[in-house]
Amino acid sequence: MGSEFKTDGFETGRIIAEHKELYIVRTDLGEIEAEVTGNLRFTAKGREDFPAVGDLVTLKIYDNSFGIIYEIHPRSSCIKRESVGKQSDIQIIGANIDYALLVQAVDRDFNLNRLERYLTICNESHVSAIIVMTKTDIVPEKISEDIRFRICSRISGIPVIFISNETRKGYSELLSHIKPGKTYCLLGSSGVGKSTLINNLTGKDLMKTGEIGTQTNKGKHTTSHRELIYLENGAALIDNPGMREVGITNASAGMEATFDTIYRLAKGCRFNDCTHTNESGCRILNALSNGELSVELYNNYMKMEKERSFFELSELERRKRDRSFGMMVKNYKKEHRKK
Ligand SMILES: Nc1nc2c(ncn2[C@@H]2O[C@H](COP(=O)(O)OP(=O)(O)OP(=O)(O)O)[C@@H](O)[C@H]2O)c(=O)[nH]1
Ligand SMILES: [Mg+2]
Ligand SMILES: [Zn+2]
Repeated sequence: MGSEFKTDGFETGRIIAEHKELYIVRTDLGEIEAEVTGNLRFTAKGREDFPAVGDLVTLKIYDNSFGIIYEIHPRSSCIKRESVGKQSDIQIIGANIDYALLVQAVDRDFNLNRLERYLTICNESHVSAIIVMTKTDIVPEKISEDIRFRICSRISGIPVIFISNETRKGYSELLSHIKPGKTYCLLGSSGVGKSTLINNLTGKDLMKTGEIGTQTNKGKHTTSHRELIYLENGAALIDNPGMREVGITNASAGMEATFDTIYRLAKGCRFNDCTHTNESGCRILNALSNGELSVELYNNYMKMEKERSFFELSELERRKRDRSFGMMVKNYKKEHRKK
């Protein structure tokens, strides 16, 4: 596994849950509570250097019950987002994920712009996306059909599956996408039925779900922790608390993949640094006026691109600040050595 800890006494495990700085690790010896070594904690530069749900880790287990995590194996993928509130801090949604299920309900929750945001994060993280629309039992079929049409006219090349967690309609289609040995991460707003889906697929009430008639529609979160569970076929599913905002960070490659229509058109703009807002000879404005490009797609792209470049700028600023602080410390040390 490319681990430097090959000696006896070390195990490999997978992080299945995280509570503050205590991790639950699934190992051959069962589920073990574990902490990271002091060394790992002190050398960590940021959140990414700590274990996250989905990570493979090397740990030493004491008394078959408590573990110390020595290292995190290189991640094949990692879904991140900007933390809400705390600026310039990131949150890891999951590591070593193969597919993200982008879950929305066909009721008021349906939102194409938000789907594109999730998709950008997936594209940036090298995670394949599958769109899952829930609660088809509460709307007339015509509404679901209309939603499918609207999704497919803006997003292509991704499976779009309609399900009901009540009647289980659409489950067989969804299950045909859930492959043994792969890891799936459920992303979506609170109350769309992520935990209900996981409970139904496992046949166990592992996850707490919101009750009908409670305030789940008003933004109360039922799931409060990330958690990874295994299905009988060996596929792993990560449940997430519902997200209110999906901030775009350094996602230029993700943007390019998600908005390829726009990037392709932009190649036809007269100026290389075209802002696609008022330039003459702008291929995108031209496509907008002749109906070739949808206004909604353009608006969402412009909004997300603004966020992305803002993030990029503030990151540059932060690096500059860190660098000048580093210089200050270095100069200070030099001065003091002279004396
Ligand atoms: N009618 C109907 N109700 C559903 C469906 N899926 C989920 N629900 C209900 O919606 C409510 C919220 O479901 P949860 O599974 O807790 O939603 P969640 O996405 O896990 O929400 P958070 O944990 O807060 O992010 C529950 O009352 C479910 O019974 C569905 O397909 N149809
Ligand atoms: Mg939940
Ligand atoms: Zn342009």
